Amino acid sequence: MSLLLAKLIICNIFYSTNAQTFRNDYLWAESFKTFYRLNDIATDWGQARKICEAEGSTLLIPSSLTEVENLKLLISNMKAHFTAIFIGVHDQFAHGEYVTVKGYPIKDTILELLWAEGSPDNLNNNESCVVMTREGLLDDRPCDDIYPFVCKVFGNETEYSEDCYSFDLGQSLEEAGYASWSPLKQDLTTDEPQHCGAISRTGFLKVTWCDMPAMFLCEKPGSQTFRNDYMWAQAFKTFYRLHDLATNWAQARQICEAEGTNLLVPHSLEEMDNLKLLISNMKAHFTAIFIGVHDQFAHGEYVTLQGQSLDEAGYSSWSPIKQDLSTTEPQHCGAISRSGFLKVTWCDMPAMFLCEKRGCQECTANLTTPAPAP
Ligand SMILES: [Ca+2]
Repeated sequence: MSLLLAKLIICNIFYSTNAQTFRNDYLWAESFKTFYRLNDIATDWGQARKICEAEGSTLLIPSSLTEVENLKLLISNMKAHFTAIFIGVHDQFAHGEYVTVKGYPIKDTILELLWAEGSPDNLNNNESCVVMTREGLLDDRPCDDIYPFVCKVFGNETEYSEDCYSFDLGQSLEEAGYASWSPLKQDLTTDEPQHCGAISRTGFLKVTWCDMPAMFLCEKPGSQTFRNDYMWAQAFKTFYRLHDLATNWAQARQICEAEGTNLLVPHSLEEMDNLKLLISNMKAHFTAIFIGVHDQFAHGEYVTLQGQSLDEAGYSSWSPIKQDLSTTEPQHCGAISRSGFLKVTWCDMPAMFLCEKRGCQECTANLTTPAPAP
């Protein structure tokens, strides 16, 4: 492809616009409702991650194969001697278990389809960060290698959706997400006096007489049905489970994930006050409960599994018996004490742990659904 043609296509797909506002050094891709920035100044993986976060975006996590095709065009702009860019995927928590910087495993996502042949190979047992080549393929490379990188943020990602935290009322069927009427289409205008909704044996919507007896289905609003070994706290719209079988931090994280949840990240003082009740169930000889906080990217710099700083997450009260974070090597995992304060501890020392499922977890899927530009 000629350089001019490539540039034309890039301008077509990625352009600056007022339709969505964000930093003007980012390019807006209307088809993906996403802002991107190619950082042509190469750096190591940890620094790349931090730069994106400081800019209010995330080290690139490709969402679809179509997006990867377009990203190949974007990165064709980087200087000729660069062969790849860092992306927001790594296996620094557990070897061979690749997760995004948002804490989600890449297993069963499109990212798994993108490994280059023979990758990941963890060459010299020193490759825990992932790059994407100019061809759009993934390879594992050392985290302290130097590559350019792409930061990405969805156009609507900075908006906090109140809707996610309340149960839908008075939505249209389209808004609710299911509007498949029976193929034997009822003429809705002539079905007077049928005014009540039903589903047919084959799972389609139909209207029927409100007075005609029928079986019916109940549901509990707010997706509050989950594993019954979890406890629902309405005030925080969250399910919690205190695991009283002690294990190391990496395994604790995996156990939560296997249960469809995450290692807990406290978000407020009020939430911690509530959690203290749960913690009081901790076996007497334990002094800490693992949570989803660590400094494995940069020593002394504690972040959540989702990549937020503690201040961003909303709870950063360290134990008054202050640990000197610069001398706590080799303690790299976050925990809470019996009194509800944050502390650091050894990742390998077995501890009890808390898993959580935020009531709005389903809503993260919505974040990737493009919203109409304002
Ligand atoms: Ca490799």
